[in-house]
Amino acid sequence: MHGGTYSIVERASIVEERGRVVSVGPGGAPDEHTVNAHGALVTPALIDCHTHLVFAGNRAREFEMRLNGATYEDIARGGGGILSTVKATRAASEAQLTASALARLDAMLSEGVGTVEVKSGYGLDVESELKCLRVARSLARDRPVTIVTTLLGAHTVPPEFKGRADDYVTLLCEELIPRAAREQLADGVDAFCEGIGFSPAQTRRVFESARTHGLRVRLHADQLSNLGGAALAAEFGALSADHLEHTDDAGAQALARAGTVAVLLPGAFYFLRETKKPPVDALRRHGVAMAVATDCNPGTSPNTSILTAMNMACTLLGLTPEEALAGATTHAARALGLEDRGVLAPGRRADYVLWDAEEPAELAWTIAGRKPRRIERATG
Ligand code: DI6
Ligand code: FE
Repeated sequence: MHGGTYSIVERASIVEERGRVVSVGPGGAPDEHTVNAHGALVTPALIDCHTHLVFAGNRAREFEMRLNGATYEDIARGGGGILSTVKATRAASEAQLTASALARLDAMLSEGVGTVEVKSGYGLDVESELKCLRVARSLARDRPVTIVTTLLGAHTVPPEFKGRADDYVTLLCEELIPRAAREQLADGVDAFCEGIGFSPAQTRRVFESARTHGLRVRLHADQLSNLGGAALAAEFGALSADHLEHTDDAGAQALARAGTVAVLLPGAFYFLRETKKPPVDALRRHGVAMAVATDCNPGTSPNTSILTAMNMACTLLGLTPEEALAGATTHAARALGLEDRGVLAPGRRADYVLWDAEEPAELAWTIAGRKPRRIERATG
């Protein structure tokens, strides 16, 4: 067995100009602008391509209930779960939501993350969803980070639409998606296609509306059961299909054909104590790019650490440390449709991180506590 190659350049220097990489190569004559990395490992800034960063309250009680025997689906069907966070989030002001999201974002940034995808999905009425998206957008004004926003209005059916899921989907398609697009609050649209979420037919309506309004889609697919979510995402040219625990070989093939990235979320797999793993071998065999993200959310992955997610992707799902690093850099960039980052190459953003590490596998090797030596962020 051997380690990965990581496309490492030994004794390299990076030349940058106006926030862009001009060249990466061995040697180079230092001048007064040169920063000596003293043999550090340099990676692109990390990317967390799936988070639910904006929410209020916590779900510790439900964690306790699950450990006393209730299942995640039992709690959701009993009006808890996502809906308990919806109640707290609706009641919170933009300032309160911003403060709690910033605390979580700061933890992410401290590990060298430079780009974060943030979903709504705990508002579930037009004004509350737009409020959460505005909060998400505002984070990029408060911190040196790129925020990609995703409208997840189709997260679950809100209480006022109980038993009328199709009517709620109509509200999403005819009011919320058009407004989020018009006000430029959402960069994309997501849905939770699941027994406790939305059916494939309802998801299809959401995706058709997104397409009409010029928004790319991604999907919470096949997390708790196989409803053919991966193939549905692929059919709509989704940027990513996420979770995929119950995806079968045909689903993996569909993702490959569509060039849709598979986003693996080992934090939720761990926290829900799942046993069914995403089909990593099939994804590899069919050549599907695999990304890794925290899924930071109060119900199934209360985790802000991308490095811990990388470790879990290896220990729980069987990725190699090299795949985990690609999953939080180049493949995560693809999952967000961002072509200017995720690798250090000419023309890409000069966002990079210096690590006190001798081996790149060290980044996925440690479980928690690692911090970069230095973080360089592109300006301009
Ligand atoms: N799948 C998840 O793991 C999160 N959302 C989703 O669709 C969980 C969200 C929550 O429980 O609050
Ligand atoms: Fe999620």
